[in-house]
Amino acid sequence: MDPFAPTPEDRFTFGLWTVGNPGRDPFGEPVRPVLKPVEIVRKLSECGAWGVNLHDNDLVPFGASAVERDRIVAEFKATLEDCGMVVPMATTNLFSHPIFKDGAFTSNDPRVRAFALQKTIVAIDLGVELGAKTYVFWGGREGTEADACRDPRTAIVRMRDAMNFLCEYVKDQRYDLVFALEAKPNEPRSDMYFPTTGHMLHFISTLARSEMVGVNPEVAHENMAGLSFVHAVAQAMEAGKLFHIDLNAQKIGRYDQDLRFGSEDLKQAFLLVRLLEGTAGGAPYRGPLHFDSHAYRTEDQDGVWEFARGSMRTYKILKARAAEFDANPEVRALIAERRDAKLDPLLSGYTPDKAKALRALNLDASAIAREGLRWERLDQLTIEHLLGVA
Ligand code: DIG
Ligand code: MN
Ligand code: MN
Repeated sequence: MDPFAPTPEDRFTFGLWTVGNPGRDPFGEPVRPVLKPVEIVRKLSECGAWGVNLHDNDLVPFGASAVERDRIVAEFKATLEDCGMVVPMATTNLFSHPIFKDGAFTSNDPRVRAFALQKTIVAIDLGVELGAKTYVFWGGREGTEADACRDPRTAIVRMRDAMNFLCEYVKDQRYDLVFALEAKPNEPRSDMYFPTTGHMLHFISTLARSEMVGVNPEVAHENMAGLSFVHAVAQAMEAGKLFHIDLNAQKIGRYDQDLRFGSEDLKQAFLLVRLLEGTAGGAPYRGPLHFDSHAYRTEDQDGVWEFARGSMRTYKILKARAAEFDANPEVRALIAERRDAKLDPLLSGYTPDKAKALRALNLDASAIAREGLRWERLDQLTIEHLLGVA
């Protein structure tokens, strides 16, 4: 039995738009046929995925009649049932239709903001009907080129108004649903509001129902901002706000490539899986593992399913490597927490006596500075575990 074969217990998911990506890019037409959503569900199920995610219009074409919408949804639900697949996450496409060309919730035009709220309410209903428990908001067009067009604070207020309104809608409907906000620094807009997970974490703290709102960090997006994705995810976990995650890969300094998970910075992918799986002892992430990525434009349909299988396989291989790494006695010794019975109590929980005791300490800074940390050995072990020779 292949130890790296995906099972539903792994909680791997793909968006309809990921494996359904026909290979269009700004410089070329599609290279692959457009797959029907029900075809995608069947193929993902065969690959071992647990679930599938969607934007409203990935399933129900923009402008479809109510009768057509119900027919499409009924067929989709029957296929999910037949394949034992679930829909853990849903979201709204607030970026394709030209009406959103200058944003959705942050647009200067109240008609656009109203249309965005209307579209989102209808899409939330669809997501809940399909069983989604997490609703993602990626503000693809929330940003600017001509930055004089609005005070950035106005954009923040409008986004807060929209989020507060939609949180109240979910509560009013008694839906079992949480929101996950996804950051991205640029593309398609020159500068997008709420560009990193850190910005989102602060913004969430300003919402009326902040307890039902978390983040959906994406590997490529934090990398595009030149930041550590592992640190962004760790801060979200520490805040209890990692409600969802978009896994992929990215080369630094390029457009949003949405590459197959683990296909670029393997050490960061390893450290991410180690963090998510808690093999070093921290609390693990137990939510969906969503691959928001797509096959190279060079690929035919077989290449798409190779991409999907490779995404899940790499995650499971790295999970096994991380468990071996954190079970290695030498690694454990190198990263063991240094304890000091005298100093530890002084480092938190202020009291005047502790301040007095800190003042009285006689620490030999030069002697401490001369000590090596042995992180070279630790990182060599990291690489050797990754290479499978440790
Ligand atoms: C882009 O990274 C965005 C869209 O693909 C989708 O709205 C969201 C959910 O994964 N990620
Ligand atoms: Mn994403
Ligand atoms: Mn992306």
